[in-house]
Amino acid sequence: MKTILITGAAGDVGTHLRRELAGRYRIRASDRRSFPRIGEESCMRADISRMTDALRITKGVDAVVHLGGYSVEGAWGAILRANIVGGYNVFEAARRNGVRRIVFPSSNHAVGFYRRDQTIDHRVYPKPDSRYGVSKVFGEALGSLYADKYGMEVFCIRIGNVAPRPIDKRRLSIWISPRDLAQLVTIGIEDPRIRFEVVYGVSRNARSWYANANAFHLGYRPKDDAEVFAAEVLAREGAGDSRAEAYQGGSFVVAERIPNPAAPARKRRRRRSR
Ligand code: 15L
Repeated sequence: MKTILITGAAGDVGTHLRRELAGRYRIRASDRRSFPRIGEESCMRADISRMTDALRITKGVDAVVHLGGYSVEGAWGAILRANIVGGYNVFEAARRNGVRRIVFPSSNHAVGFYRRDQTIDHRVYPKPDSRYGVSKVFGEALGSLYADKYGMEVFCIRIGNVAPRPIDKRRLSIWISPRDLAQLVTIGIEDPRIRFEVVYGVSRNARSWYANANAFHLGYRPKDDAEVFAAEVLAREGAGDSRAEAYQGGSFVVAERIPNPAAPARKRRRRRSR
């Protein structure tokens, strides 16, 4: 049985995945916060923005599923630390520890500025919709570098939205059930053909915006379709922001909740000079 490290194990996606993969792999689950153990897995507290921690958790595993990081739009400092520095540390620590296989859960937000009337495949150029989306593009680029330069095997999954059921109209296009995600991650861990691949992490949704031939080619056969929930989801859908409605990334294309750290300092300076 292979030993796999799942970073960001305490989050929603990590928790779904640990439940789905329990018994199939020897799981080492890591996160910054403490979290309850599932089944036989081993748990480690680690802050991946510290290289020493990244080296400690990647030692002796067969593959890394790197879910850890900041998972929505936010302040640049937080994204920089968790996703850019943390992402680099995990790839580099895996390389130093001789771990060849990395599954990198990227995000639909790496391409969120494609319009909803477009169908895109894994070869389109990135169009991130947020600082968070930019950090996911960075992770994919790191994967490409480590595959080409160091012969690592990297499987990037542009995940839509993982949940037991789709929660709104946008998610009818990008939803992935936990068991479909587990199938895709298993392909990412096991398939001997993988060098560097990008696929979309979505179920077999009738309203999908993605041409996911690359995943199907590797044997992905999703079992679920968001359409089953469509009537119920659409019945409770309210009117949304028109710009968010036009783009695949939804509210991420307009999210601007970023505090401007310069503002209070400027105010303070002005007050002092009076
Ligand atoms: C993501 O990448 C986020 O991690 C998740 O929290 C959701 O916002 C998801 O995308 C989504 O687009 O629904």
